[in-house]
Amino acid sequence: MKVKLQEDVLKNQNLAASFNRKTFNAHHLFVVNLMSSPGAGKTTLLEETVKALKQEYTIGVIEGDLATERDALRLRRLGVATVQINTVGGCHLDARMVAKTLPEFDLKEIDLLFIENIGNLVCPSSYDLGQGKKVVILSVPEGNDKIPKYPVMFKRTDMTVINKIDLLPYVDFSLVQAEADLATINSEARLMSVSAQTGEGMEEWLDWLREGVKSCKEQ
Ligand SMILES: Nc1nc2c(ncn2[C@@H]2O[C@H](COP(=O)(O)OP(=O)(O)OP(=O)(O)O)[C@@H](O)[C@H]2O)c(=O)[nH]1
Ligand SMILES: [Mg+2]
Repeated sequence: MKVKLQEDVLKNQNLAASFNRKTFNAHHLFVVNLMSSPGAGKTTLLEETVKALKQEYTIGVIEGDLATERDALRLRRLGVATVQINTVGGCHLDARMVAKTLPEFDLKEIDLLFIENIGNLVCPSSYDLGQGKKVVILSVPEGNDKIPKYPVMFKRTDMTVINKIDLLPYVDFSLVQAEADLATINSEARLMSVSAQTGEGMEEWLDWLREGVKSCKEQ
């Protein structure tokens, strides 16, 4: 289905978020807004997720970056419909940018749509894209202080994924501390630990996505 966008929707962030949400719900589409610092592993996690789930689901990806098409190319190489947004300096995606990409997708065919946000732990947390779930990735080389230092991001997300746990023996990061800090800030948020590189912990992540797709299909 091609989505017709009204001009006032494209002018207003909140209208666009509500438009996106209605569109996603109408298509029973599970949409994940993926956020993190630069380099925490968003695209790597997406690549591994696509490899694991592409036989089960039709997946789409919206890639957000300040510049270049590099992340979109990484996903397209795996055969996934991917649209790149370049914000040309903007530090976050907003719902209008996402709305403009929707006509590029065959939404009635897609089960699972990922939106990879711009890499930073501040601005993306304040913008509703109309997604189903917000996920933040924290990678262990970033250090244990990031949850208390960037509380808004961790407070407003449904799931925190600790990535690069293969590096735990080499860096000063405690999973127990991360769990305690998250519980203080957001007692509702889920936490899981993965290595997108080795595959450790990926089954729990994939099962969480499967649950999300299933519950959207049932709505
Ligand atoms: N050791 C290790 N390296 C990882 C893991 N996941 C990703 N990386 C590496 O981390 C670097 C950054 O990964 P990306 O997936 O590009 O990170 P990103 O969050 O998409 O980065 P931006 O889009 O620039 O914000 C790459 O060199 C990856 O190979 C992991 O689980 N373990
Ligand atoms: Mg990326």
